[in-house]
Amino acid sequence: MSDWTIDRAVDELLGREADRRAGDRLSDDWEGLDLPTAYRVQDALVRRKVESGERVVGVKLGLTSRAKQQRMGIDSPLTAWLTDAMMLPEGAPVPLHELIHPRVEPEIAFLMGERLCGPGVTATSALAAVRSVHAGFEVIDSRFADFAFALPDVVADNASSARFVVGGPGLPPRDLDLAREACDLGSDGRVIDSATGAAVQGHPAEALALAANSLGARGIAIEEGWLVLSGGLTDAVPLAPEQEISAEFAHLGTLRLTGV
Ligand code: 0L1
Ligand code: MG
Repeated sequence: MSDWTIDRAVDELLGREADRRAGDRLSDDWEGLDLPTAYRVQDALVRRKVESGERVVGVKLGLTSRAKQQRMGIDSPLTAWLTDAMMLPEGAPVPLHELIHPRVEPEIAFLMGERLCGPGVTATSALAAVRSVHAGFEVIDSRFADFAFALPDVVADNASSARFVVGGPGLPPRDLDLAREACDLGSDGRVIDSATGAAVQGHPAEALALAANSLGARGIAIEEGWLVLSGGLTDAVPLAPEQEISAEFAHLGTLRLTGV
């Protein structure tokens, strides 16, 4: 029988993050690591970050696109925490020496104008609670070797969260057709992928509603002023030194990010 506990898993994952070291899946050795336990690890991990001075600034959805679910071999979206220490100013370089094996994905981000709490949240009521919509980048960095994990592993690992960028000043949701908002992902000036907002659960507001309802089932609300990353529009691309990744949105503007 394995002797894993919530605290031991948090120590292990935070240790890997601090040492920039990827390791084995927790689920290989921890038979009892089911989804509710994994979310307890995730919540305890973010509590540790808060105790060490970080501030929760929002939440993210992961694995919201069917393409990404299929590639990762996981068939369900998940939620995780964003803290201020993960936030990079627009245009700031991504310090690769702080990370293990970062990958970048373009996202549509929401700044919440009102508190939102499930159950019963729909895409329409979710969008009504949004103050502004922004172009975003998420830099993910799994604490598991080769990004290989089962769903409880990646939930425990705060959904590979590492860094993120939100472009300003954003637009009110009423000015946008988010399912059709197009995004070209570029690498060093060449378009390598493209998608529309429909890649994220059919509509990014559906992803926001999903987050509000699944967090609500755990007694957690999405607070006014929080940021929400609605999920990768395209597959995530590895980020190398001096590589420039761009995300050119039809209406939300263009974001650029460079690894150093
Ligand atoms: O934000 C994401 O979709 C990442 C979720 C975790 C899966 C991964 O590391 O790609
Ligand atoms: Mg993401």
